[in-house]
Amino acid sequence: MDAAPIVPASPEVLHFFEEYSGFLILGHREPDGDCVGSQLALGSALERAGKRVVVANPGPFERPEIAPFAADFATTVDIGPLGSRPAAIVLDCSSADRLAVLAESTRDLPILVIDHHASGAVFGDVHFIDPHIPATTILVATLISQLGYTVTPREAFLLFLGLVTDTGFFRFLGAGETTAFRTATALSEAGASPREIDFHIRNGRSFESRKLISRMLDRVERLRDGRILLTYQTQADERELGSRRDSDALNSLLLAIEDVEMIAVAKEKPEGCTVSFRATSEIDVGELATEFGGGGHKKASGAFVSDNLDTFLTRLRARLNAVA
Ligand SMILES: [Mn+2]
Repeated sequence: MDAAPIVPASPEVLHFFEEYSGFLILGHREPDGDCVGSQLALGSALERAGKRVVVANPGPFERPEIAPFAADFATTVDIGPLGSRPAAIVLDCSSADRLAVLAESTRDLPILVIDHHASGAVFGDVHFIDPHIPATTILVATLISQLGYTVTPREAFLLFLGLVTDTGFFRFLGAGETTAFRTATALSEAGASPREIDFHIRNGRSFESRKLISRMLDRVERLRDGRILLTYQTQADERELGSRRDSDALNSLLLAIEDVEMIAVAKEKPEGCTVSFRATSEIDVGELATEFGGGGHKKASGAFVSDNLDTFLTRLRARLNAVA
């Protein structure tokens, strides 16, 4: 990695790593490639540096590109192995409630939050948060080098996985947004192969995931003269077609339709619903998600609500019809 940090961490952040004997490394529920890559790469680097580490995530690990890493995470927490001065590091997580059942495990611990979300309720004691950085793994990669550790090929793979997850393999970036490219250079030098990671992300999809896409395309409602699309998935779909889905493929198909500026995809869960929003225009879907108790970025966000599907779709439709 380069000597000059891509995103300098404050002395307070760097000091956090010296001060404690061991680290509980947490990330948000329903983790994505950025969350998984950040957690596992940081855990691995700290372990190599002689720190005690427990890496935990509440799951579920449904997304196909991160499913193979499920076994690397504890889903319940025992901080016993962390020594006499344990601390927590929370990665890629905009609010404490997104830690789900693991939030309780941080209650008596000092917390460092490393994140790039613009919305959400600030929590924790020390912060390395920059909403202008497109992936948390960029912050973790630069931090690992600032702490004086090199990145192994395995860590480079994990960090690159997060980088390309949150940047759509760089397609979401605008002119002058160079931190992702500078990090990519460093990770390529450290052993990450974009070709290998692209194959890892895009292949091995189930036939049923394609059937589900077809069903969700059939259900699309066009709102606001086709500027906004709404669709949903039910629990019955999941029983019939399984939980291996391919949201990115569905999102790309919908967002590429002419005149579409924003999409909303609802999913019925055993107790409530999730919704994910994606935008290609100036509509701020991060703001929109906070209205439903969630959070995220201007162009990609999500929320969990306790409504049943019918109630939620009615509420969501009304809100989307009121988007400017
Ligand atoms: Mn992220």
